[in-house]
Amino acid sequence: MPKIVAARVIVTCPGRNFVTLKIECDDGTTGVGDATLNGREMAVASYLNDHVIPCLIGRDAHRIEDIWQYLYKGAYWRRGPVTMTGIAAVDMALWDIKGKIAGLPVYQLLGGAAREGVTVYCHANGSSIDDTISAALEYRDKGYRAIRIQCGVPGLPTTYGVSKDRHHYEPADGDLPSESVWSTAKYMRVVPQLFAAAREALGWDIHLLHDIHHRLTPIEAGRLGKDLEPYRPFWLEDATPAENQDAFRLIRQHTTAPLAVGEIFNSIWDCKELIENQLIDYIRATVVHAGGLTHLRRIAALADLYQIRTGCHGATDLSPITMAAALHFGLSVPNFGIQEHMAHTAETDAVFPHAYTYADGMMHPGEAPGLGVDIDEDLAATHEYKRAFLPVNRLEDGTLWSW
Ligand code: GCO
Ligand code: MG
Repeated sequence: MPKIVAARVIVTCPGRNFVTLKIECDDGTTGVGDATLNGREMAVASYLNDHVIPCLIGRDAHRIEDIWQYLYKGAYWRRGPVTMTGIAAVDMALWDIKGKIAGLPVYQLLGGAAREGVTVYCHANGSSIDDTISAALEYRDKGYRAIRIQCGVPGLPTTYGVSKDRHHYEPADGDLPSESVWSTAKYMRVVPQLFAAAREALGWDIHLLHDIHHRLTPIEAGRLGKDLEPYRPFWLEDATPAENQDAFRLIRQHTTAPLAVGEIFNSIWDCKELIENQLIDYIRATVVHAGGLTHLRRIAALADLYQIRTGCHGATDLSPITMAAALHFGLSVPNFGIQEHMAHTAETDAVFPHAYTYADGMMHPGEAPGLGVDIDEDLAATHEYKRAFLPVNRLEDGTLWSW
């Protein structure tokens, strides 16, 4: 058996913060897992260092399921983003180790390729509708078949999803949380115009996606869905906060626009009601925040019973290790829908050398044994952690709102 002899947490900031777990076995095999929780990085680092790593030493690295159950049930305190991100990091590293020892890429261990590649969607954004459309046209020319479109809202100084640097959106931009301002009425007016312009410029063969980022009430989301239906959106994401899963019933009663939810979910219990009642079409839970490949497979299996497909979160705060794991998962899972892809900066890519590739709107995890991604620890050590918070959001009268 490959016995775990050491594990360490590596915190690095090649332009943005990442937390990585590296596990070492007595035969010299190592595995890596992503443990990044944007804006709360050090909480997971401490969870791993203080409460998880001591329990891993001496265990058989092949016993992925048993270690998962040990960390989940054994903590007594179940679920939550910090715990589940910590467990995810261990789980990814163990799948990486198993693949390396087997001499197989992880997707082969998950059942093999169920498709030729993993269709991804990219992000087109701009401060105006025209800027967003010109970004979308650039992406279309690079082969993307699915594009998320976001634009600035006239009358609001900043808008979620719209960056200064078009290609690398990094919302965690402040040493303390920055504050943005929100107006539902102003937003609801501009989005249908954006979709109309996008259909006119891009035609009907490109999938168009949009992220509402938890800002509408259910009935407002129903209204927006109705307004966008003529433009056939691929999905509307996070239409309303999902703590109250039943709220999606109201949205469903008013629109046939497909709904995607789940990037902030961390367990199957967060999505159970949404899935069992077929209140959504795509589940966005992801490897790093939902307990690793072991738990995400369980969520996908439940979703498959209800014809709900995967649409995993893949913003830049999910490290290249998560991207690799997501691609192995996406290539092999039966009910794959789409995978989000926001390219990392060259600085980040240099710290995390990887085998995955992009071509013609699709990504592929590559054939390297394990996850096919590593961390260059010497380079990582040159990028010191820098505290960074996600913004908070207020209505124009100062009321705190969902960001
Ligand atoms: C997305 C997400 C991101 C999140 C970010 C928070 O759909 O990609 O909503 O933009 O805001 O990942 O850390
Ligand atoms: Mg989102």
